[in-house]
Amino acid sequence: MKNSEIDWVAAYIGLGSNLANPAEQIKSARTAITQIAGVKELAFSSLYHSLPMGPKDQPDYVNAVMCVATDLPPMDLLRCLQRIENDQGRIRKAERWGARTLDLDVLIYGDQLIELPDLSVPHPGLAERAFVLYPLYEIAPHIRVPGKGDIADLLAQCSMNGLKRLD
Ligand code: A4P
Ligand code: MG
Repeated sequence: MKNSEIDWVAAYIGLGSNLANPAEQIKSARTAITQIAGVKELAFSSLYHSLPMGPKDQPDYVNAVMCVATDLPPMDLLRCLQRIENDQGRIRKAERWGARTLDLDVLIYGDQLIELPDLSVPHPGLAERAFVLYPLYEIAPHIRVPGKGDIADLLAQCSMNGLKRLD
């Protein structure tokens, strides 16, 4: 549901996939996100090849970061993203950080710090993840991540960890 009381906010979405043609999964998700009512694409990073964080017996990932303008409240945005994950065959298993066709995370929502049972923003793992920080830096080199600091400082403390830019 849209909230006519709130202005458009810049939000950053992390996209990840390591099953069923990951690069295509990411591209399809980009299209689906731009079709959400109340969401407009502002920027989209290159695709990046990354080594799996978590269990190592899974394929490598493709990751990207997208910037959108949205007038959806954060929980509504999350629900829309989860619907797209489900539409693209996401199966939720008990194993933490296991393989998936599509993972969509709300990385940043304006300057807000959000701690709800189903939503933590900025995403708690953001500052330690090369596959988030490098694509984020590519499209927002001057951003200050709420509660965490300048992207350039976060990047300086994070190794590439095998990350490779694909295009
Ligand atoms: N949730 C809370 N905050 C957020 C947020 N900011 N964005 C809740 C999205 N979801 C958020 O997520 C579990 C619950 O987190 C949701 O119900 C939501 O309400 P999930 O997508 O069902 O499960 P998950 O993604 O497996 O869990 P988790 O712990 O969020 O994993 P991450 O942090 O998403 O990491 N390796 C590489 N190289 N690249 C990757 O992209 N991704 C993961 C998953 C593991 N290893 C990876 C990658
Ligand atoms: Mg997730």
